[in-house]
Amino acid sequence: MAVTEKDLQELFEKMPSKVQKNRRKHILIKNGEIENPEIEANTRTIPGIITNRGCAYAGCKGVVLGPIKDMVHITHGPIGCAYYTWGTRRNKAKREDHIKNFVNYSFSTDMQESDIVFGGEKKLTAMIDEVVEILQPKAITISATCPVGLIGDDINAVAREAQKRHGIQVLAFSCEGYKGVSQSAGHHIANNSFVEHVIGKGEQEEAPAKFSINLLGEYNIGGDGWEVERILKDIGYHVVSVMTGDGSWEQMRNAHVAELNLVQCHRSINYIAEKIETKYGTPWLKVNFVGIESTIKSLRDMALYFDDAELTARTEAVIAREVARVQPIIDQYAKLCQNKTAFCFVGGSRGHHFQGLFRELGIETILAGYEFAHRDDYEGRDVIPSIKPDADSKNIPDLHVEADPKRFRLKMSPEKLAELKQRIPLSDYPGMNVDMREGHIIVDDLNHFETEEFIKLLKPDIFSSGIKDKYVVQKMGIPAKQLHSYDYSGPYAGFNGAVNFARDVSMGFASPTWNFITPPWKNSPALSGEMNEGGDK
Ligand code: CFM
Repeated sequence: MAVTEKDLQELFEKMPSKVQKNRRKHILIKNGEIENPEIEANTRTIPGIITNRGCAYAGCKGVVLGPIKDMVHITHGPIGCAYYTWGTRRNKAKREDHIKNFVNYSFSTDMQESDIVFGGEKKLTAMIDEVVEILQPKAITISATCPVGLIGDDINAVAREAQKRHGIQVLAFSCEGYKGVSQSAGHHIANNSFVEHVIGKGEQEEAPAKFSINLLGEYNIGGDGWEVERILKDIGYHVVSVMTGDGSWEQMRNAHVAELNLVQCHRSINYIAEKIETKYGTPWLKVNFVGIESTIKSLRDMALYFDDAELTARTEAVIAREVARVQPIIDQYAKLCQNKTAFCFVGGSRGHHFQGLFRELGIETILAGYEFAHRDDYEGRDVIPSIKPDADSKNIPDLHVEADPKRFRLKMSPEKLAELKQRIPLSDYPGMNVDMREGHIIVDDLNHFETEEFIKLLKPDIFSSGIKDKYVVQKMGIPAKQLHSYDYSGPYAGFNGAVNFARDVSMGFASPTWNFITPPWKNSPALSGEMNEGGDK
């Protein structure tokens, strides 16, 4: 069943007129006549609307910094911000020889009322000293939470002093939750600092092995990064650093020696990819290791970039071996999935990345969107010059970098690079819109009201989103598959990940549970109200 403009109109009419006006710009029906329609994105959620978005602190400390295992990440603020970001994102990390792993810990200055009144700098200083004494990390980050910005603690001065006192790197991030309209602002703040203070600060001048790459925007949720690394290493690549899943500050410092940057989640890390290219001449390639077809395409694109006969042969051999191994298993699961439909609504890139994997199982994504993506994640990178900055986006300084006089090195001739750009997605991604099919819905910052309304209209067989909305969906009798945390499962990337995903999704369909659910609103009356736009209440 498709949604018509009339259905949309009826949905909007249930909203106050001001809200309608806003939300209309964030919802599209894909219409064959316009291949790449314009959408509004990365703007403020209307207060009072139940959004799935997080805050700038979540994007900085939670997403980009948090997975780096050999740094201690201090949250400067009241205890809640640290507590609720403690282990809730499933960025797994292993201890390695000579690389410590602090990922299981949570560090907070636990600010109290007196710290808010008299300032928290002394407490932060004491905390850094304690961390150094007990754990001796090689580097520390400090992330500011909302009250820190409001009271004006100078975390940069505290970091500078601590750096002098202890002789280790201490980085301060002004990523107060309110710094942007979503976690996306926090990604940008973290990216800027890493480009300025970490990447390229290591001693290495040359890549330690042939076919050296960095893997950017891979956070090792449920072990995704480990599966991708398994495949890459098997083919013969040398992984210099992963940003930032199971990542290491030590390795990131030498990221400048890689021959190519792979970008999985462009939303959270495209800033780093661009700046490394300007500073060190390293091109970046958009990859997607979610789904068999996308994984194969990414591996072949990489082989084209390196243009080495042996590497290309090995790429094909690994692809053939892996497909022969996993496809028969996936085919069995796919029998349970044929002709099903899905909603795929995730943060900033997975709403697009998982559609191919669904399709391989026989599941069509009929509604998709992102929580906090920008227009280019929907419409492709070409649209970037036409995105008008607003007060919120201007809040984050755009870092200016130049070619490093000693370390900038072209990886191939400009002619060859230009020729390759015609064949593989170097410095480019197309966005979600072009992959959506006729009549399908694209929604930016989907809210809970719209979730329920679209479910009633489209009756999807599976809903993939996150923890904030899955339970109400399950109570409606629809299986929900979290695509942020993977519901304690995973990996879902690469060849093994596709098998896990096929198993988990078909398990959702095969479960008889859904028929036994009587949601609370079926038995007890639900609250209802009326809109009175003329009134003042
Ligand atoms: Fe990138 Fe992510 Fe995502 Fe993201 Fe996230 Fe995440 Fe995500 Mo949750 S970095 S934009 S801020 S792929 S935590 S690993 S799943 S919303 S779609």
